[in-house]
Amino acid sequence: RGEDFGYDGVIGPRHWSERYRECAGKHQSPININVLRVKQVTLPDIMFIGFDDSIDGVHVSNNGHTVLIEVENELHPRVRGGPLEADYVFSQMHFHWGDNDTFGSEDKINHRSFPMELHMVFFKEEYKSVKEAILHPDGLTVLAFFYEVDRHQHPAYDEIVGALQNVTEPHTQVEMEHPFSFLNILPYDLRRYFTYRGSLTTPPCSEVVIWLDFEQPIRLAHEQIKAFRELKSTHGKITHNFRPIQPIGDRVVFYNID
Ligand code: 1SD
Ligand code: ZN
Repeated sequence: RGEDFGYDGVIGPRHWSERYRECAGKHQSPININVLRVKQVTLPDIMFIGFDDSIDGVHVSNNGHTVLIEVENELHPRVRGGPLEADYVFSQMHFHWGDNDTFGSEDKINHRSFPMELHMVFFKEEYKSVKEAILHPDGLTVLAFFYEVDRHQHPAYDEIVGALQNVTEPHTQVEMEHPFSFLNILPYDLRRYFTYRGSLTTPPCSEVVIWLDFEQPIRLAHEQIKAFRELKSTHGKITHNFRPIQPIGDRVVFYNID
């Protein structure tokens, strides 16, 4: 299949640009964020609309590259404000992780890796879908959250982590039994974040993403993170699914604090 890509060998990140030209672009993600070089700003407040609603009809699936969480319900959370000039509507969320707890995030901060990263993908409302949005430079925003290992389990993650054992095979899916609220799985401080213009971190690597990387990590138990590494692609276990960092080039990273 033409769309096949992976994280190792001949289908690994170093080969993506052979099939997907944009993966060799100058504004790619992920990047390392050097905190000494960021530009400090105070942007308008971000509005997290529908993030505390309990949503049902939530699906957890294995797409062969990651775990995807999608909402079947028409009631989609949305974001506006911060660096965004319009409303962005939720599409899906997914995760990137590494072989062990010492690496696995995509962006890095001062060259520090985190064991896992959550991406919440939103498309600009006027473009109606992700498919259309990736044709426009302001098409998507991804809210990125880092994970850190904690001694305790994070109870809001129990159902997601529990669902993983039912989607170990690629292209399988389960429905969550209990309603789900976005706010419950996020960190407490949503005011401090880094923002920059970049790309999808997977093919076709389109340079259409306004990235927001929240500073405060989410704390999960080692066992909860470990469960993600049991998922399989058609090539075997997905022990890691992060793209290596890309050159920052002429870009500026903004750091929002208030
Ligand atoms: O890896 C995801 C990919 O699965 C898809 O969700 C895409 C948006 O259509 O976004 C990338 S990422 O840049 O959010 N990693
Ligand atoms: Zn991602």
